[in-house]
Amino acid sequence: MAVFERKPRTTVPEKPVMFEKILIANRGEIALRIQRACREMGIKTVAVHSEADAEAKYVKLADESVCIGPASSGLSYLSVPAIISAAEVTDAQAIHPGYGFLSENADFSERCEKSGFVFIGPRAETIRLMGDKVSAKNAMKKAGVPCVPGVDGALPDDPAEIIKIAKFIGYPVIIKASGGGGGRGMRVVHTEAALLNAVTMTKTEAQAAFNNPMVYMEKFLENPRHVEIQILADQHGNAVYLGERDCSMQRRHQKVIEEAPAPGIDRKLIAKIGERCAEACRKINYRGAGTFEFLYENGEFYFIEMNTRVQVEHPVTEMITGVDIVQQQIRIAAGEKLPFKQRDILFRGHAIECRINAEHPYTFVPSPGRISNWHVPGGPGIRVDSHVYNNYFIPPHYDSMIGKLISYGDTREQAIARMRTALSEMVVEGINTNIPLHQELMNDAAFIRGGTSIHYLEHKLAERTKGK
Ligand code: MV4
Repeated sequence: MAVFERKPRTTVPEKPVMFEKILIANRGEIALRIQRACREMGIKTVAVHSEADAEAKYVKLADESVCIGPASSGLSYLSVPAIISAAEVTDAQAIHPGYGFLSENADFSERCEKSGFVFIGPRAETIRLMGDKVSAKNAMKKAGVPCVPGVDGALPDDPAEIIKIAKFIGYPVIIKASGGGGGRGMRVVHTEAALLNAVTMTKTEAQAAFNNPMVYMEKFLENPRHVEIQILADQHGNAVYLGERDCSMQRRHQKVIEEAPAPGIDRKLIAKIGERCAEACRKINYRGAGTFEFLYENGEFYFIEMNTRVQVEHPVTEMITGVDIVQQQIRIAAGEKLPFKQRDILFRGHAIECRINAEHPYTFVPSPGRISNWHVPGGPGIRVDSHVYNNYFIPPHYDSMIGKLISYGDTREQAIARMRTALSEMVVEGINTNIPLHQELMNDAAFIRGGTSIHYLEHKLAERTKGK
């Protein structure tokens, strides 16, 4: 055996060696969240930032920082060569992509590993599999995860066949782009008369937006909830589910409030679906943290998509399980085994997250600018994940989310009560925020009852506009 044979870092180390330095390929609150996990574990951090983010808190607090380009994210946070170069010059061993940006870009994950850096996330082939919604659905169906009724695979070209499939499924149906996801590239069809035109239009749009004209058809569920299952899977064949999150309170596919557990859903059903998800992860040899997105209607779960990254709303799961999801992502990437089995995961209490956005609470017009006064709440069961500080300037180039306010309580009622108090204490001056909307929702009778559908907020906002 050659003495100097050097193993590529992409293989699972026989004895896990924790990274000494991680590059964080993201910005905002998640960059700080990842940095905090690294600090706790004694790992050095490299922040990368655009010119617009030079003054950001996570840049100042990182052990090292590299400017990777101008404000425009296409030229900075989405620039694969700039990020790989930054990892090279700082001698980082692994790259954490956070959420958004390059987090679900299979080519980026491949480029990281080919350049000798561990990508903190699933293998490129897994990201690719899940990025194509037809292949994701087929893989999950095969692995025993319940899916929305439909017909397997992409729609054929033959119009007669398409009509037959829709008849078989029954109207209304939904046409979705295989390259889409997260609400992009979908069309609901109520009648046979509208079918073929809708398919053609969705295909054309899909080709333009995703460079992939493939579309598929499902039964359209009229009034579901969005309930997702968090999983963790290591590189030794172990996988657990960390329960569910209800993310139904949304507007235009942007989540506004998330909570765990999902109100009013049978715990035995959650355990059954959760175990199916964990088993599917074992079957496809999944690595890292992941989320199975489901629609939940009339007591049934229907898989729609899988996200292969850490999600914005991961804190509510952390609060009710005590598991640090970001830390586990790092440990898994380093080759460690999950430190717990499914029976060790205990669900306790209730957590709610309000996404705090720099936007008008009712027109949703973004409101970047200088925060002249920033004061965050505290007290029992309150967590604030935010990179913002007093006199910080919210750059206009990025997402409007400036932080997350998370409350925890023994019961849902207590979590809501604590959230109300926290929202009343929170001070953000100099810009508009959606805090007034959150205050209204924490006193909304339907929210307090729990179990509202994905359409609730949009309907409520429409009523509000009419009333004025
Ligand atoms: C659906 C659906 C109803 N029936 N699929 C939107 C985002 C993407 N992840 C899937 N989406 C939907 N798929 C069937 N068969 C309704 C939606 C949907 C939705 C889902 C989750 C959260 C918010 C939503 C808002 C509108 C539509």
